[in-house]
Amino acid sequence: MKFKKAIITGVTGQDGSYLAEFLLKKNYIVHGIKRKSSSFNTSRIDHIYENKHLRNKFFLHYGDLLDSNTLTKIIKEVKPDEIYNFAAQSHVGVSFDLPNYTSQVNSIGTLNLLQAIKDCGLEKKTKFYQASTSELFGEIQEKKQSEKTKFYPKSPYATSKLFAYWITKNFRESYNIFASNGILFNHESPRRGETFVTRKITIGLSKIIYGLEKSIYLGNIYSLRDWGHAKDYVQMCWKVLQYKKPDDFVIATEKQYSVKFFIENCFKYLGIKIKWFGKGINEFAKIIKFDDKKYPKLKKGMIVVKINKKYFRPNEVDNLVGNATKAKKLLKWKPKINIYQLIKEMIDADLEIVRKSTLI
Ligand code: NAP
Ligand code: F7E
Repeated sequence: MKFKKAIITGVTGQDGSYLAEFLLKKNYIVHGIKRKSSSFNTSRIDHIYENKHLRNKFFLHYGDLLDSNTLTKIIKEVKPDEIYNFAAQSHVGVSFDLPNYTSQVNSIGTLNLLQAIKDCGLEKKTKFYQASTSELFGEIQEKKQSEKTKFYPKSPYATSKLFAYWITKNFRESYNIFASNGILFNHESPRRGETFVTRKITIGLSKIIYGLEKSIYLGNIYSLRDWGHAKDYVQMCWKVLQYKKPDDFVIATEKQYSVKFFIENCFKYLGIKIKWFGKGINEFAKIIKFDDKKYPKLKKGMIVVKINKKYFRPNEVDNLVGNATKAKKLLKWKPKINIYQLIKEMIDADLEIVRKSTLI
């Protein structure tokens, strides 16, 4: 039996780790590209690498999106059926501090991969998935954003991803490469990086419960997002490449919530009542009611959420919600995990991580 081969860039990240698990379950041979780091960066995939049943199916290669020679070498060796380009400087806020680096990795990095497919003569064999983003819509031009909505990127991150979106289309049209864009709205999980807002809230709250922190400091809590689950969404990335032709698809839950709603529902899930006071930069949330036997480290009146202006962005995208009609119809998809299940999974996982850390 011939197994399909896939390369995943960004395999050490949230989506890369879930996709690796998903493809291995589908009997793919998976080659992940990880970058050199002075400390361990494989915690999300160690369980796969250490699984003896997967030893001949999961391989890691050192590589960097900016090192085109190595990318070409890996692609030439592996001759993959599919490449999933998940590697990126993926933090919108950080992209304002690192605009040049973000642009190079996210834009030129994507071009390097596409060019490598071409240079290796794999245009007919290798399908390419580009991790495009709802950030492309930025200053929204339509109430719900679909594949037809005009883009208006508002950060170096979004602008770099705009180049990547178009170069993917260009290689599709110019060289007949099966190259597709998945335009994914925010998706979260217990594996989400700790500086993205949902995880910052769930890990912050868990630390408060165990008495390790007093407050969570946030920026614009009125921002509206369409949050799905990463595990759900990587299945879509795969489906995008199984479609009969290369194309671009919006992937979203089509439901919108504010950051404030997310915070309130995290506390609610744990049975803790909070109340908001003040306005703007002076807004904060206090604990009003809780079970003191269950949560001995909490105190009534504790200020658990504060606003800090350093978390506001120079240019904010404050309103996104997707229209995923095309994906639902053509890829026969609908998201399975709702926001309440997502909150439960993230909080349960973070409480466990923090509990264990207190035992050391
Ligand atoms: P993530 O957790 O930040 O993972 C990014 C991955 O890229 C990590 O493995 C990182 O390596 C790697 N990376 C960064 N710079 C690199 C470079 N120069 N060369 C090689 N690898 C590099 O991001 P994610 O949430 O899984 O998202 C996956 C992709 O989807 C990203 O392209 C992101 O922009 C895009 N996207 C994400 C969302 C979302 O809501 N999550 C929505 C739309 C699109 P280290 O582990 O060493 O840092
Ligand atoms: O911010 C606001 C912030 O950083 C969400 C990336 O995966 O999804 C992600 O980008 C919202 C923003 O995600 C804090 O201003 C308030 O309005 O979790 P985030 P993001 O910027 O939407 C897209 C689709 C991607 O493609 C990206 O790769 O929350 N917010 N206070 C905060 N955000 C952060 N990070 N930290 C705060 O303290």
